[in-house]
Order: sequence, then structure tokens, then C-alpha cells
Amino acid sequence: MGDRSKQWNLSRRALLRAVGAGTAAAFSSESLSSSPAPAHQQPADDHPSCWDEVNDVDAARARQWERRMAWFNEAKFGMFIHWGPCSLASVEISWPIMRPARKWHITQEEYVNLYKRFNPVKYDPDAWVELARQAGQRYMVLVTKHHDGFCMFDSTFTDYKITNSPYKKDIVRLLGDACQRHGMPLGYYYSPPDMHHPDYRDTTKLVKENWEGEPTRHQWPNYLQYMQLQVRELICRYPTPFVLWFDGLGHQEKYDGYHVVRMIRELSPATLVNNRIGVPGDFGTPEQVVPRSIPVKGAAIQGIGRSQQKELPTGLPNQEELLHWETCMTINNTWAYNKNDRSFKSTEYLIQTLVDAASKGGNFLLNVGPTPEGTIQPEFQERLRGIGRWMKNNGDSIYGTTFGPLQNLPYGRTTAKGDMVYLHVFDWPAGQKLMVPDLNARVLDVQMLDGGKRLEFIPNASGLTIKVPARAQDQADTVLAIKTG
Ligand code: H79
Repeated sequence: MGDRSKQWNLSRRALLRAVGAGTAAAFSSESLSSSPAPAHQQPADDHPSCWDEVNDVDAARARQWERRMAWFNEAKFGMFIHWGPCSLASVEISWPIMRPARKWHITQEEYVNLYKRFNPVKYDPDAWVELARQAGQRYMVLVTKHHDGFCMFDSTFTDYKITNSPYKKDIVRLLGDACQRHGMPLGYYYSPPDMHHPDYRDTTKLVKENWEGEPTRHQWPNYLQYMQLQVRELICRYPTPFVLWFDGLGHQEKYDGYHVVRMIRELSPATLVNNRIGVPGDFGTPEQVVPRSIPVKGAAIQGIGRSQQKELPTGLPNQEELLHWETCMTINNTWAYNKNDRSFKSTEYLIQTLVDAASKGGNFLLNVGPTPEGTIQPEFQERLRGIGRWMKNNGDSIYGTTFGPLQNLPYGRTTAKGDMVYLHVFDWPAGQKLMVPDLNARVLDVQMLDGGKRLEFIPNASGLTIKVPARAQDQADTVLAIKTG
């Protein structure tokens, strides 16, 4: 994210003038969808600050959105999937053509033609869903189109797509159907930046010359139309996504996110939208990091790096002030499959990161990059199943919780649910004594969450001393359930 180059910031009004009339017809709900047109009233005339008014004016739609948002916050843990023809070359997705680097050993010409060999015959979407379930993940988010522009679904509006690969089958539909069979909510990642589309950038140039897009060319509105039509396809022709996960590259106002989100709200009031298309959206998206303090509304949280977190207040917000958010993270250091990237995070680290996110009120979206055959590599599976074993015994301290009363303890974290405070102990104390700072609440009972063993506790001037077993029950995180009242 951030300012990588000077770009024109098109005003939204200018974009609407450009896109307006022509698209109104193209986006009429009958034009693409086989599902019935929404029965509610047509949205009022466009208003610059009211991309949410479609839901706001209709209580039934607003309730659907609220229920989905509440479910998302409680679900806490999801699987992100970055996949595409790039997996054949063991290179990062899209970046080798945007920012060529010697380490990728691939030219743009080679990269963009990989799809002609992509044939993941071992793709078994039911196995992926089952793996996510075993990991304790409660939702999945699939890349349907990354910055490289290759579509993993059978879009009407391009030939650069999975059904023109030797595999021929529609990967998004296959996972969508499997998720429906298993009752697993599925979201779609969709990149507004698109290196392949000639209306996004002058494609006679190399991608590295103009990968940020060229919104001042007269073709730009045609690109916006393409993008909106594809979003409409994903919502109307595929199993309805619980989230549309956009991924910009800075200067995201050029995508006319107001218009896009408004369209999403019209078509599917309960579909959530992240904050990477130039409007605040429904949740923040730190990338590869968990914020050090609790994100609050109004903070612009997205992308890599911690500089954006400087403005965050320390201390506890109230529930209404909490910004919904989700950290996405890789297991190694590549989003797509890369057989040469062996820097795997440990299962213990990943469990602690999930807990860290939950302790600050957030979700954790952990990425896998499937192989070119369509399987998930054993190193990822082992970690996911390890997290799942922990979640099976300790899930009560994650699902349905919110940020905890004690932040960033030196030895662990806290999460909270109703009267319960869950004390997550990463570093087990010596001497069978655990010191807990003041919880500002009367402590009624302390138990090991896994197994329910009661523990003695002694209140003191600075908080609480809990008498604990000599050894940690779990190497990553032993959870104590503290009942307050
Ligand atoms: O889809 C994944 C990334 O491709 C995308 N977002 C996630 C979910 C992403 N967009 N921007 N960024 C990530 C941040 C950019 C990081 C960069 Fe780099 C640092 C670009 C160039 C240097 C990472 C490292 C990519 C190439 C080298």
C-alpha cells in the first residue's frame, strides 16, 4: 500500500459521469442473474456519502448484514487460498511481472502463458473444505482473480480464464459447490488491479512500467465496467459469497468503490466487504501482522507494516468503538505455492498469532497456496491439523470471544466472553505461581479450560496469584478459564 507513484485521483463524481448512463442498463438485475431481481425498492438517486444507504433504509436488509457481521466476528478463524497457474513455476502470484526480481527466474512472457499448462487433476475441493474444518477454520476465502488478471472462474467477459486451460473445469464453482455441501461459508477475493486488461493499463507496455493502472486514459471507465460485471457474476452466478475481499495497491479511490459496494448491497445485503476498494467497508485488513493495540473505528487499517497503527489509542475501547478487523497471513513467506520457500512458521507460533488476533478483537485468515496438482502440501496440512487439535480442546476461548481485559501480557494474552476471561499462557511460569494483573472484576472461579481442573487463586493488592501445575499442559498455549462476577 502507500504512495508508490504520483497518480491522478479521479473524483468520484467524474467517474460516475463517465460510467453512469451506460452501466445502468448493463447492471440491471435481470441482465446477468438467473436469480430473481431484488424485490425491494430501487435505490434513491446516487448520493456521494451514502454507499450504505441501500441497507440503511431497509431494516430487514440491515438485520441480515448485522447477523452476518456478528457471525464473522464470532467465527474468528478462516482459510485464505491463493492459487493459479503461477503455482506451476513456484513463484509468487502476480508480483514477478509487476516487480520482476531475479529470484523468480521467470519472464513476463513465460508467466502470462503458464495457464496453457495448468491442469490440477488432483484438485479435490471436498478435501480442502474438510481440511479447513479439521483446522477449526469457520470460513474460506478463495482468490478468484489476482492482480495478474487470470480468472479462476468462467467469466463471460474474458478469455483469460480457467475454462481455457487444459483443466477446463471451473475452480470457483467446484469449491463453491463443495462449501455449500459442507455448510462452509465461502468468500471471494477479487483484485481490482488487473495486469491483463487493456483498459486497466496500456498492455503494449511491460507490466512493470504501469502496473498501478492508468485511470486517466479514456478506456478507464470500460475497465470499471468489466470489474463491476465480474463482481456481479460472482454474486449472482456463483454460490453467494459471505464476503468480497478486494485487494488494492494504493490509490483505491480510482475503482469507484462507492458504486461497487452499493451494487453489492443491492444484490446481496448480507455479503460483507473489506476495506480495500477505497471505502471504509465492513472490516480492516492488516496484512502479515497483528496490530499491537485494539483497532478502533475511524482507523485506516490495511496492508503490511505497522506505521498505520501509530494513531491507535492504547487501552480498552467499548464494544461500539471496536473496528471489525482480520489479519491475513502466510504460513511461509509466499502467498502462492512455492516449493523453494521452506520458511514455515511453527504450529505454536500460528496458534499464538490466532490468539493474539482474538485478544484484540480480530480474526485470523491463514493462507495456503495449493500445488499445481491441486493438493495442499503436507507442511501446511500438518500445521493446520495441529492448530485444529488445539482448537478442539480450547476453541471456547476463541470462538465468540472479543478482546480481553488485559492487553499484551508479557507471558500471554486474554480473550473474553460474557463473564468469562480466558487467560492464554504462552510462557509457563516457574514455581507453580502465575501472577495476573488486576482484572477489575471479582474472580469467582479459575479452571484449566482443557479438562476443567480447578485451580486455587489468591487475590492480592496488584491482582491475583493462581497456583498452577508445574508444567504447561500445551506447548503453544495453556488456557485458564476465569469466571468473574
Ligand atoms: O494477495 C496477497 C498479496 O499479493 C497482496 N495482498 C495479499 C493478500 C499484496 N498486495 N500488496 N501487497 C501484498 C504488499 C506489497 C508488498 C511488496 Fe513485495 C513488497 C511488493 C513488493 C515488495 C511482496 C514482497 C511482494 C513482492 C515482494
